[in-house]
Amino acid sequence: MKRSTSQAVFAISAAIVFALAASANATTVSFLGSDETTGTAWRSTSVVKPSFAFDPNADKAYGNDGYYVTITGTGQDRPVTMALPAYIASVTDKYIGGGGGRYIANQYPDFDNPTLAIGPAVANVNAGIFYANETGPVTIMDFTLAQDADFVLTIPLVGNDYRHRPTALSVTQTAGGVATAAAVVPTPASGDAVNYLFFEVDGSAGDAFDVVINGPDTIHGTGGVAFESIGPAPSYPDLVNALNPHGYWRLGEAGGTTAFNEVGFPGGENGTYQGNATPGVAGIPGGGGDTAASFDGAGDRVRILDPHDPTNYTLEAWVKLDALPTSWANVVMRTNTDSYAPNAFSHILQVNSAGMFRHYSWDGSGRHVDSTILAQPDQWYHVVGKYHPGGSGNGFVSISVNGTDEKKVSGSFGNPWTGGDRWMLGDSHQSLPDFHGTIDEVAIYHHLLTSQHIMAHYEAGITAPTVIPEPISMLAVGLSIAGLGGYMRRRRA
Ligand SMILES: [Ca+2]
Ligand SMILES: [Ca+2]
Ligand SMILES: [Ca+2]
Repeated sequence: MKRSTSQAVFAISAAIVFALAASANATTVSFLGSDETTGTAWRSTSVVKPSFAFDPNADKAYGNDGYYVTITGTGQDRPVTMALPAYIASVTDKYIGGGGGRYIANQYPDFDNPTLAIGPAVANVNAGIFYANETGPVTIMDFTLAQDADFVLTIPLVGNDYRHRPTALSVTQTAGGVATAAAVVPTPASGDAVNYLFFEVDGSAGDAFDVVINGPDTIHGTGGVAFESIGPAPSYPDLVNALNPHGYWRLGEAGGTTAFNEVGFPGGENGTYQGNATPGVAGIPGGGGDTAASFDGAGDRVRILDPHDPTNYTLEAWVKLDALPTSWANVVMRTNTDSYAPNAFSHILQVNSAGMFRHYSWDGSGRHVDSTILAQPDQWYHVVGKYHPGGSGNGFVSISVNGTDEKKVSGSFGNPWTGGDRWMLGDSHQSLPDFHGTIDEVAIYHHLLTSQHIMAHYEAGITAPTVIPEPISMLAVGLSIAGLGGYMRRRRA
C-alpha cells in the first residue's frame, strides 16, 4: 500500500491538531448512524461494513482500540471484559435497577467469533446486555477521557428479543462541557441478533459522558461500548480494498503492456494494454501519485479475461475526457470477443456527445439509466454503476456520478448477462466511437456498494492531500487549519 503520502500528511496534521487542542476546542458529540446489516460480524475483517464513517481506519472491524462488553459465562451475573485504549480513563456500568445489584442477560450466543478478533484478545464475546430493571430514561454506562481524543464510539444493541432494545439512546457530556447527541434507534425485526449505533466523540482530557437509554420493557439495555480513534484518512486504494473488489486495476504502470490487477482472481487476473492505450499519465488527484492510462479514441483498450459472472455487481471508474465523443463511447464493457465491433455486450459504463453518462445492462432486455451531470473535457469524473436483479419491481440499474448524482431505474429485472468472459476498458461496441481520454482506478465488485461507500470514494479520489511545507510557522498553522479540517472531515465520510 502506498501510505507514505498520507502518513506524511498525518504527521503534520497531528502537530496542528495538538496546537488546536491547546487552544481549548469545544467538545462535540455527533450521532453518525446505525448498522443493521453486519449482524454478529462486527470484528470480522472479511465482512464489508456499510460505511467508512463507522470504521475510520477502513479495516472492516469495529472498535479497534478496545471495548467493554459482556463475555461468555454462566448464570445471570457475568463478568465483563475491559480492554480500553489509553485515551479512555474508565468505563462504568450502571446497574441501578429496582431489584438492585448487577443486571446482565445473555440473550444471544455467537455475538462474536473470537478467532476473528483483532486487537485485545478475549476468551469470547457474546451478546449479553447490560440493562436497568426499570422503564424511563436510565444512565446505563458512563466513560471518562484520559486525554484529548477524537474517536468513534460503537454501541451494540443485542439480543434475539426486540423488547430488549432501547427505543431511545443518547450520549451526554457530564463533565467538561455540555455536548450531547441522540441516536435514531432502528426498530429491529423480532429475532434480529445485533444492531450497532455509532457516535463521534471529539473531546478533551477529563471529559465524562453518560450513555442514557429508555424503553418500554424493564429489560432493555446495550451490549457495551467500543472505541476506534479517527486518525489519518485511509488512502484511496485502502478504501477500495476495504470493499472486497472482485478486480481492481489501478492502471498505474509506468509502461509495458500489463495492467496489473491489485486483487487477482482465478482464471484471469491482469489486463493487457492494446492499440495505443498508454499507462503513465497523470491520475486522479487523490491517488497518491499513482498514474492512469490514456486512450486516443481509435482502437485503444485494456482487455481483461474474466470468466466469473456476478449475480449482482458494481462497476467503478474515474474518467477524464480529452474530447466529447461523437456518440456513445464505452469506459467499461463486458463482452465475449476480441472483435473491435462486438455484438454481444452488457455491464457497460459509457458517455455520449453531450457528456451524459449511462449504465447499460442486458438481462434479456436492455436496461439503462442516465446521469444528470454532464461531463466536460479535461475534468475528472467518478462514475459508478450498480445492477441488482429482483422480481416484483425490486430489481434496479443505477448510476452515480461524483458521489451524489445517483439515478436509479427500478423494475422486475433478471439475472445479469452471463454470456461474457472478458472486460474491455475504453473499447466500444458495434460502430460506436472508442473512448478518447484518461481512465483510472477501475474496480469491479460482485456486490452492491452503499451510497456512503460511493461518496467516500469520490471524496477521497477527487481531493489531493494538503501538504504543508515545513517548518510550520504559527502563521502557516493558522492559515491552514480550516482547509486541513475540511480535508480530514471529508476523507472519513
Ligand atoms: Ca476499524
Ligand atoms: Ca491509477
Ligand atoms: Ca489508437
